[in-house]
Amino acid sequence: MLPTPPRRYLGTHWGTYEANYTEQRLTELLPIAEDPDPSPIAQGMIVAQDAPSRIERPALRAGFLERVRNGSAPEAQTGERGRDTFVELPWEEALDIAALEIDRVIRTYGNHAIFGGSYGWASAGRFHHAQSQVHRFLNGIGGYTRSVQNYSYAAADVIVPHVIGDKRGLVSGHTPLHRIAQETDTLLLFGGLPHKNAQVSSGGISRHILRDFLDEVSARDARIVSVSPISDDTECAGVEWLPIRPGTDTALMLGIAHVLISEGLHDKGFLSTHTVGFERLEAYVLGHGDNVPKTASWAASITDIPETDIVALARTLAATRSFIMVAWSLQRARFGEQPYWMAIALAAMLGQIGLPGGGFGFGYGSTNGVGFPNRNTGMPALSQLSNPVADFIPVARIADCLAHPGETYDYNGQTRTYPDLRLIYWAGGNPFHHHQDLNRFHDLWQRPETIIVNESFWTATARRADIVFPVATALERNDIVAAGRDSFITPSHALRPPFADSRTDYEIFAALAERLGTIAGFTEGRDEEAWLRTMYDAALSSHSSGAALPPFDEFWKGGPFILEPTEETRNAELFAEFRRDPERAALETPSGKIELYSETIAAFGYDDCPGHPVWLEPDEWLGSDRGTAYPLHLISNQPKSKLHSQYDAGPHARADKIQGRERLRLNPADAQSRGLIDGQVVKIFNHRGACLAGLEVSEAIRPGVVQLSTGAWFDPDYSDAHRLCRHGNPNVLTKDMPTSRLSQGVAAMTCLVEVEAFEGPLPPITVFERPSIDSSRIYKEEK
Ligand SMILES: Nc1nc2c(c(=O)[nH]1)N[C@H]1C(S)=C(S)[C@@H](COP(=O)(O)OP(=O)(O)OC[C@H]3O[C@@H](n4cnc5c(=O)[nH]c(N)nc54)[C@H](O)[C@@H]3O)O[C@H]1N2
Ligand SMILES: Nc1nc2c(c(=O)[nH]1)N[C@H]1C(S)=C(S)[C@@H](COP(=O)(O)OP(=O)(O)OC[C@H]3O[C@@H](n4cnc5c(=O)[nH]c(N)nc54)[C@H](O)[C@@H]3O)O[C@H]1N2
Ligand SMILES: [Mo]
Repeated sequence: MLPTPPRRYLGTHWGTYEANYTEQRLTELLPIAEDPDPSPIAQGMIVAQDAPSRIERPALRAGFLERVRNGSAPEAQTGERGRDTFVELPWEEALDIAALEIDRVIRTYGNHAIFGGSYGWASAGRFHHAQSQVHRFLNGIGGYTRSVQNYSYAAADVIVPHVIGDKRGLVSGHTPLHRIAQETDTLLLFGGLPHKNAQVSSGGISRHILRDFLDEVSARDARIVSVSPISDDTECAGVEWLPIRPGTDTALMLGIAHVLISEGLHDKGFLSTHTVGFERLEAYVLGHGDNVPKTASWAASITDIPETDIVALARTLAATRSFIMVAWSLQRARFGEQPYWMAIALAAMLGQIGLPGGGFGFGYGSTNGVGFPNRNTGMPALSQLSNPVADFIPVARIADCLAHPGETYDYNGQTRTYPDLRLIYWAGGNPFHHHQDLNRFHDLWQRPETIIVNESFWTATARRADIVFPVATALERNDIVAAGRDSFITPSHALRPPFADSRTDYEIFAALAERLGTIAGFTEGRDEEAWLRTMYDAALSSHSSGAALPPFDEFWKGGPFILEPTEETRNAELFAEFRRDPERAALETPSGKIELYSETIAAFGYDDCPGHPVWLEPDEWLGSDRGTAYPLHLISNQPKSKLHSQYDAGPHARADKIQGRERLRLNPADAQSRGLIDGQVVKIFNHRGACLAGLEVSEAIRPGVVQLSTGAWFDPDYSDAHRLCRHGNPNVLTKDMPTSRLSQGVAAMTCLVEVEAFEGPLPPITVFERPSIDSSRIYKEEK
């Protein structure tokens, strides 16, 4: 048994905290002293552990249980996922049923009929990492259909390697923030540097770094230009705000490019030695093919940024040391590949790529740690084993896959076929938070024969499962926390016993593996403690940092171990080598250079992603002459008061709501023209769906735009003809469409809506209560 150390710590995606106890009761999570700018998100965690929405015991959907008990064919099941009653069963019985179902699906259809993509952030912690656990389990029983990409930056992830050969400047290799603070004169931000987003980082955080960076930049009098529909995306003294129409950044970049070309400000030398295809892009910018020169005035008419500002910006970018940052949000939109490709092209035209504080980078501020000069502490990892099933889907195409089994689709030059999924296993994610067009998704979610979910809370996804296994939270288990975008490693101690009858994902999968005859390969004979020791020792012996990490027992009794960056990591400039010697440090593109025109992409023949960056009119945007019924552009960005849907039931997230509904922000002019006042409950809707929200009237939002962040637990009223979500989940409004055929990424930001006053009595929020559980069937305690 692991000893309880004198000081106990918790590692989360939003920071590292020390636990405080009052009379043996966990009462506080205090940020560690090393963190200069801790996130308050942890404040809601302790209370939420015992919330009514915690799942107490294994539960089965009544219509599903009846079918299984009767031994009937899958078609015989009754009830609707999301509206049915649950029946609680003892662990052994529920595990038996789950194992039999998994076995039945494998025997009848094969392992590819199991979808184990199971996308989601789950919790920090390297051993109890839900994705690793579920994938390891499913691989052990013969594999599963996986998902590729992510909801965060799928379009970028596919396009960027075509342009620069790898993912430098997107997932790693960023020019450190501290270099930019020292060297950059003009910082051009697309999507800003939102402090709200830099609160979190996947895998955990030792120190939050964005605030210090912004202070440093503004103290040096650098010019900061924030291009965004929302002004408080960049909270920093002296920032200039260019309130752009959402989804039009590519047009702005093209307009800047036109000014550079027509005034001869582009770096012809760099373009000829370090890039290919500029002539094609130049011809397009000048309008040679389509007779539409992409002038500053053309860009002004699309973006709603004054022509004079565009011209002045282009000149400043060329005359000073300039750096272009693009938030991930820009590519989470229809044709999301384009602003990324065009930003690289613009940086190449400015010719500063590889110079100190010059060039481009993606995702700064999208998450803490981008631009952190980090050192590898040695990341402990649980092997996921290997997957014998080759099939996959792009992660955001899950609903299309359920809708069109056996049909083909394009993906990055391939023609692929959607598999026929019969069983879904989800652990560590909340698709009824993260997916688009939730009403459509709800209907398609009825199709699989069996859905199993491991969850700690009665989320909208747990409510739509056939079998729900209750999971102990990160506060209720021991783990090791370390992250790829930070240089630290910390013990994360069990701070309280597991809630009710919950178990860890590991215990659940071990029990299923035992029933399916794969336990030996799954556990390798280890319990939690043995795994933590093994994983720590493996990381210790493999890490390259030369850091003097202590042996496990000492580590376990200590606190966070933080590594300082070296001078070398602090000064690493993206593409410095390539700039110096483009032959020796050639890129891994077909040409070895930056591809402003890509023969590869052109050969795919996609009209929604041709051979060079282009402006394409998105399906829904403010300049469209179609559909004036929905005149507002919805920005469903990341929530300030939580990580996605996590701890929405906790007091910190709930304190941010208005009359219990998610906060919606609207410009005063748009509120006034609709007769809406601050603090009232409004209805936001389009032809896909509708939800309620609490109105904040705010100058921070540009006219024509409405902000409703993601994260409110989906709470549809099925007695309402439009299935009104009573709580404010924006994904009832977003369209489920791909960015393009190239990357099939998520395009949630492309969405038009209307807002009106909500009349009538306010419906209560039901999603924070337990779902209907049939108490005539008494659960028998095993303990
Ligand atoms: N409209 C719109 N939609 C979006 C976005 C957007 O910008 N706009 N952003 C997208 C993006 S970038 C992302 S990354 C996704 C995020 O979507 P998700 O990652 O799916 O969202 P989370 O709320 O983090 O879901 C994690 C779930 O795991 C559960 N969990 C936590 N720890 C554990 C554990 O140890 N075991 C198990 N079994 N469960 C656990 C939590 O209770 C929670 O329900 O949303 C996407 N959706
Ligand atoms: N607090 C908190 N932080 C988070 C998360 C969270 O859930 N909560 N989620 C994390 C995850 S998983 C991810 S992937 C990252 C996502 O990081 P991002 O994708 O960067 O985050 P968003 O908040 O969606 O968008 C950032 C800003 O971009 C602006 N924006 C939106 N559309 C446009 C546009 O068309 N043009 C321009 N110029 N600007 C636009 C919006 O005003 C928005 O506030 O955030 C991470 N950080
Ligand atoms: Mo994300």
